[in-house]
Amino acid sequence: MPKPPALKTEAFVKWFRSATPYIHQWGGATFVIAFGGEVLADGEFQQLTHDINVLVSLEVRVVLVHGTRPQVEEQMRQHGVESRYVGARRVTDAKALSCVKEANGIVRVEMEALLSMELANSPMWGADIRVSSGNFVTAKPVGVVDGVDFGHTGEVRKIDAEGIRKRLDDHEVVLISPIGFSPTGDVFNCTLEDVATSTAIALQADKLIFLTETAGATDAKGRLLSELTVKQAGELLAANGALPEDVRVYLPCAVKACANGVRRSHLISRHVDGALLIELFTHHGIGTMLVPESPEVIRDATAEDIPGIVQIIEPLEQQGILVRRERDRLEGEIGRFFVIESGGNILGCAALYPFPDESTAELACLAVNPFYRDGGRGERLLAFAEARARQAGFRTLFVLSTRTTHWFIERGFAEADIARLPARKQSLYNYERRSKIFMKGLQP
Ligand code: 1C4
Repeated sequence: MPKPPALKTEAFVKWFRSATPYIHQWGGATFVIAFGGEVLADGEFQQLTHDINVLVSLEVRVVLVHGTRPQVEEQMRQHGVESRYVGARRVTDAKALSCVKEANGIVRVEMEALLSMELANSPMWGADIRVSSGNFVTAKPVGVVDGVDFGHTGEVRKIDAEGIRKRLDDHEVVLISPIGFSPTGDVFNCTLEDVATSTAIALQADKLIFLTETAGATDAKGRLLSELTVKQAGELLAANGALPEDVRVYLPCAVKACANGVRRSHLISRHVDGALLIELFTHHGIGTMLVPESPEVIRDATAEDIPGIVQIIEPLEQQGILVRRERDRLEGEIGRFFVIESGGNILGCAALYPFPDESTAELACLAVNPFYRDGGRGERLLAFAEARARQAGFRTLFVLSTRTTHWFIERGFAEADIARLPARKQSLYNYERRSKIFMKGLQP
């Protein structure tokens, strides 16, 4: 019998042994793996099924989220429908939607076929992968933005995490398409990154993995960054305007996922055969892994927090959502501010202005970094302000707001008349801005 080449055998044995801790670690873990339609179009999905099969056989709970951009383009070309984008977002009119539906159907069928392969003499022999799809994504319309009606282009509103978990409990691989449905029965064309990120957060997944065009995130000299904290990734995005498109799209999603309970997010190349296994089962990996920060705390702000606060509030001031505060005024009033912080990174802020004569306080300058929204931080800042105002013995808390009115109503505030504002605040009321006033009684 011919002997296998000694070196290769040794390397294999060494590698297999070194992978044991990961094999233990990933059993029972939930991974959301996201990739563009290019993976199927370029014939790379078959190799990927081999790696998915390895994960499934190790009892990893696998959710696949696929894109369809090249397939939609192809359908549009065949039907003579013109593609229309505003920025990176497709405008989906009725004709485009019909192409989107066709493309999603084709992609799903082809992927299910490849995942069903069990040929002898192939890594898929005996795989028996069961694939589940369904209406797991509820979407809402993007609507009209800057005068452009995006039609059937949608954003994720809710993920049926319970439904997905049941399928995973039954040892099925869940395949999710970038389309969502609304309670009105409408179909919306969503982005794969939105669906994948929302799904990973809803499942509180162990990993969100994006297969990308590039090898991962790189520094200014083009060197691969193997590991980044959420804070470092945010800084990289803010500092480097010349990042490749894929990194610009997927890194913020990876940040958002890690900031909202996903344990790790990864960006790895779709072009390297076995990249998924290398990333998951070797110490150094092959792409970029994002790790969350240290625990979050709410505390009083100090002068050192001003740059972090400004970074969050400046764009909101420019949009007119927050009132512009002169920077020297901010310095003078920093004692009124409190922040939600993690590992030195300011995630959100608010200020509390007391009016002791009227036994009330104003909650102002409430803002959360967009990467960290929808994770309950706004609510924690509000609860902190309420507790502070209550401790001071105040009877009410009020806010002035132009665009966040429902957020406050849903949290126990009721609209109030200008006459109910403290006299000093009334005299400063900006009649051009016409902010609405909301007040909440504070139970002792
Ligand atoms: N309306 C209704 N719901 C909203 C909303 C809005 N504008 N924005 C977010 N939500 C919903 C989300 O959809 C989510 O709902 P779900 O999924 O739970 O059903 C929920 O709120 C998320 O709640 P959360 O606790 O996770 O909140 P965060 O995302 O962490 O933070 C903020 C909520 C509103 C703080 C955040 O979205 C944000 O930073 N928004 C931009 C800034 C903003 O609108 N801040 C509120 C300002 S009012 C001004 C000032 O300068 O002092 C103006 C004064 C004047 O004179 O006009 C204030 C107080 O700062 N006033």
